[in-house]
Amino acid sequence: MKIGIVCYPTFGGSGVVATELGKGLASKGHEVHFITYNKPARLDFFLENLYYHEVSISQYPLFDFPPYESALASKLVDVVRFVELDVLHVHYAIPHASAAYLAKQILKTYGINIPVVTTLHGTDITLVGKDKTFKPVVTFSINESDGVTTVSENLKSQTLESFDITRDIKVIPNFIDLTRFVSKNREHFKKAIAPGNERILVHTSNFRKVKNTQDVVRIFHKVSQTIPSKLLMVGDGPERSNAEELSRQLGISNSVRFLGKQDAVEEILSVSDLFLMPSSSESFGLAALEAMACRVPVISTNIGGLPELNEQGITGFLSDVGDIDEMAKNAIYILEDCDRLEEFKQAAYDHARKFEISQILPLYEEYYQQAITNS
Ligand code: GMT
Repeated sequence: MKIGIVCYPTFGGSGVVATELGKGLASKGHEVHFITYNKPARLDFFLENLYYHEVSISQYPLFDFPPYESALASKLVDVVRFVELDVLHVHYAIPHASAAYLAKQILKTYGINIPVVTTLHGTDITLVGKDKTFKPVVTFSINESDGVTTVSENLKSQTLESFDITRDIKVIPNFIDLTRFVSKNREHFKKAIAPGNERILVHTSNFRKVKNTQDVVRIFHKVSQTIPSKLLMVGDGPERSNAEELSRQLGISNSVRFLGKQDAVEEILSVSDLFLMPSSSESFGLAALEAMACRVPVISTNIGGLPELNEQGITGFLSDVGDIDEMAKNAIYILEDCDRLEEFKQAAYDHARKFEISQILPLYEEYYQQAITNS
């Protein structure tokens, strides 16, 4: 198939999933065309059947808000026409699904019918999409897509609850490449981070408000009073300085390392003992799956799609949003006993294997085929 993929090219989960999906499909022989405003962060290798088309917007003094959606729709028309794509797969509803709808209508005037598959990732539904600024457009573009997927059962339910949806939605979960996300022996790195053989806790995110990064610091503060430990904070975003400030106020800044954005997250996960995800909204929790693949158990909240990933008492523990005491208590329970920690690590890895990319790719291929046949 010739597949067009539209996504945010940043480190965010939706962009990561879209890019890894495109790379996986190209490795299986499909021709994949990424259409976005920057080269996707994880588009880090060359394949003869993998293409990238940049959407550029000309600046004009009249534009306080450059019309990206129109520029994207025009680019889609161009790529679909000249590359002769079979299907367009857009990730994140806003503004990708509506730009694809517009492109689809324009393409009809050329006698081309391009099926559009939309994947909803989370905040496009749970936070931004629900806002009345966007709701009518999001509802319309979901209903007008030829196929719609969500990354968890929970996100599907939330979509059906929050919008007036008149079509089927298929759940296709996030996935993981276990050849990349694998626990590696990085003893030298571990020694440098934790010279006293302390336990290593880790958090990776884009440090947005929903990630509750201050709760990460608070949980760690409690854990470190019982268990000698270090905290690695990976990523960057608007809440980073508040989290840094809190670690100084709590007097633990010597034990907390803010590492910023990192490409080789798997190297850091490989030396870690426990992953913290105290988010107040999480449609799936890809970062937690990446940790589990590297044998790192998870302390998370119980919101959104997290119960579909983190198994209570097996791969980690789940608590109510903001219940720092319980999350710290559960973290200590996992970390205080070497054999128990080993059991949780093994269970986290075993569970992550169920989301291996080779199991999930065929679901998308089948779904594209269905959208092509039905449109
Ligand atoms: O989590 C983020 O802030 C990034 C966000 C995105 O849209 O790029 O991630 C969402 O999509 C991921 C991939 O499907 C999911 O694994 C994340 O759980 C989801 N984030 C939220 O729902 C907050």
